[in-house]
Amino acid sequence: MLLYQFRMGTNPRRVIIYLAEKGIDIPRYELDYANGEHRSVRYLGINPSGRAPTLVTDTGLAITDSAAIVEYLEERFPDRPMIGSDPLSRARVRSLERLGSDLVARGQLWLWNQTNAFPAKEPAPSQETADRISRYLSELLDILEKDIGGNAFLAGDEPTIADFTVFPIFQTARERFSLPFGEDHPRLDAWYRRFRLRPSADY
Ligand SMILES: N[C@@H](CCC(=O)N[C@@H](CS)C(=O)NCC(=O)O)C(=O)O
Repeated sequence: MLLYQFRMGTNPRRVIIYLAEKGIDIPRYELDYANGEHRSVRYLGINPSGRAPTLVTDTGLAITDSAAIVEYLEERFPDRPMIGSDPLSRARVRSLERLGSDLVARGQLWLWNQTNAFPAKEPAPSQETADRISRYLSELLDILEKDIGGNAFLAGDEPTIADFTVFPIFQTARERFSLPFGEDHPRLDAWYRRFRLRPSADY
């Protein structure tokens, strides 16, 4: 297997953190984002969307979505399950994970407008647009804030793929762009700070 990644990319980090938590080592290929390697003919031949991550399996098939990669790896390596251990806990984790995916999508749109760092995505960033998207983000953060309750992790006492999905957008905003993502949600803020101490969260 070979994982194509951007080490600091929000979606790739869902897989990178999962692998570290799971204790699985997979050969990696670091795409050169600055020089547009993800748009090269060679990479587009592997993943026509030109996005990362991509997992190329031992049989040469390319899995081109971070959630699908994690689910595939969970099926290949079922020990120490990270999607829950019974139908109900899996349903809960997946619900949170999907909410997390929405949060990532909205968070990225916000970052494209809140910063000047993504000219290929948003050539004319607008503070007004960023502010509007920020309200859509808060809607999801409010749900997660209620949901986490007194739990250590988003879905309960143990880390799951829900944490690995949500954590990277916080980390991207806070560490790469020094933006106060989720700081007005005290439980999520505490969750983020706790999770950040885990070795899997290191860049
Ligand atoms: N749904 C996909 C989204 C992948 C994605 O958008 N990756 C970003 C990095 S976080 C990317 O490759 N961006 C480069 C581009 O779109 O040009 C997944 O979760 O894998």
